[in-house]
Amino acid sequence: MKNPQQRGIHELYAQDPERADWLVWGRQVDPITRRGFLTKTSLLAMSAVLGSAIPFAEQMPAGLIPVALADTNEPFTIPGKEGLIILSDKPINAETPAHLLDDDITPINRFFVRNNGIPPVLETIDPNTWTLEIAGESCEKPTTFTLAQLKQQFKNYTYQLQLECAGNGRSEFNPPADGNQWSVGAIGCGQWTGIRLKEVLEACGIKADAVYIGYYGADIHLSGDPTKVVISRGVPMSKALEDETLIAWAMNGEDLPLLHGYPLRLVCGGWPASTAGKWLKRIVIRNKVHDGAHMEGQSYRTPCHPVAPGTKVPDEDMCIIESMPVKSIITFPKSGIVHERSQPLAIRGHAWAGDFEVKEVYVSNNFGTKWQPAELKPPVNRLAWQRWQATLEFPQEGYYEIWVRAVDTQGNSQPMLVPNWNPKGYLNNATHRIAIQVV
Ligand SMILES: Nc1nc2c(c(=O)[nH]1)N[C@H]1C(S)=C(S)[C@@H](COP(=O)(O)O)O[C@H]1N2
Ligand SMILES: [Mo]
Repeated sequence: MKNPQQRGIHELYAQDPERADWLVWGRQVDPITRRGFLTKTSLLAMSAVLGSAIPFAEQMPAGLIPVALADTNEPFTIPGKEGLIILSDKPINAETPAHLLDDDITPINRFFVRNNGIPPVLETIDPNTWTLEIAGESCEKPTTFTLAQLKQQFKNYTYQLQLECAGNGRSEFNPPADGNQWSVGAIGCGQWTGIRLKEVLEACGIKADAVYIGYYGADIHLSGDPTKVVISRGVPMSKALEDETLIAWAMNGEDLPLLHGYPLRLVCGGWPASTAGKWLKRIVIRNKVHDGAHMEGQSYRTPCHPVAPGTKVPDEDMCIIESMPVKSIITFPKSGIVHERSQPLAIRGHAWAGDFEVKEVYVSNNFGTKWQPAELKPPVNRLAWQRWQATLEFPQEGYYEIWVRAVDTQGNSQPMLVPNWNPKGYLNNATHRIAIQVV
């Protein structure tokens, strides 16, 4: 049965989409007009959510959100992201259950969301006046482009590219690592349309001493302090100049949704998704490793040499994460199903391997004793995940686990146990497991 709280929020969104941002952005935006009283629509909408009228509505102080909405243990849902599991609501972070990642191209409503700050307010974004500045000490001709200029002056490309948060799988590390406790769902493979970063950088002149690029976005620091940068990461020139590294304005054929960086974002497929800057305003070409927010210290870094679980690693012994490791998920069936023994069970999912291709996928129903090869499709383009499928038979009734393991073209295989403990809990690529009851 649907949680009435959640249903209410959908109704509110449907009735007054303009005001739904106060639910989305950490319930902190004022649902009441600046004049200090409720608008007719927001009053009606709020009453609908609460299931009754608010007789003293006029006395409600501006900025007050009914406690029945704001103070609840029930999880909120993000409008347009139903079914995702919310890990935090300020900032918004939500992951996709594995069985909802079954599509070849991850639909927008099933694409995980990872925000480090507060997205810019939709009403303040005008695509007609939005600009992207290319600058930095290693840029010969710093230039500011409008969105229209970018679309017209450079060739448009569409690629399917996987984005995975470097912290995906963090919840399994022991001792635990702070941060969003992602299980397996901070991954998606969208179809992105935009222009090559390479062509834009080349048009602005790349000096011979260039080593890195860095991005800046228009999101707002959680403190509200406009001088603080939420996140400003980047990639080495070699990754920046790859054909598939895009400045994108569309996802799955639609304008980027606000949560995914509207109107412009970077996409660096196969690398930590933290390099894929959203609400993109500025790119700098650097003559050194970019030193923006979340580039230094322990952020998005793992120990340069393996350490024992729980070790405190000094900053200088931490290395920046580049290509993501080989990984796979089972997207069908859903964990926990009951299956009839007389029927073979068709299973499927995706596999990906950072900058590389996946060469083989294996499945097991006996805790990794015997591995059966799965059928594996090539990627639709470089850096897109690959579909695998297999059929399993079960010797007798009972509890089974299905495990999946991918091997990349470099010969790297997924480990069965959580690998390489690291202080921030990045890069867990252990085999995905689901449970099946055979009757
Ligand atoms: N401007 C900006 N870009 C950002 C972030 C952010 O907080 N602000 N988060 C990064 C991180 S850590 C990830 S994992 C991806 C998530 O992209 P998504 O929300 O579209 O799935 O965006 C990256 N780009
Ligand atoms: Mo991330």
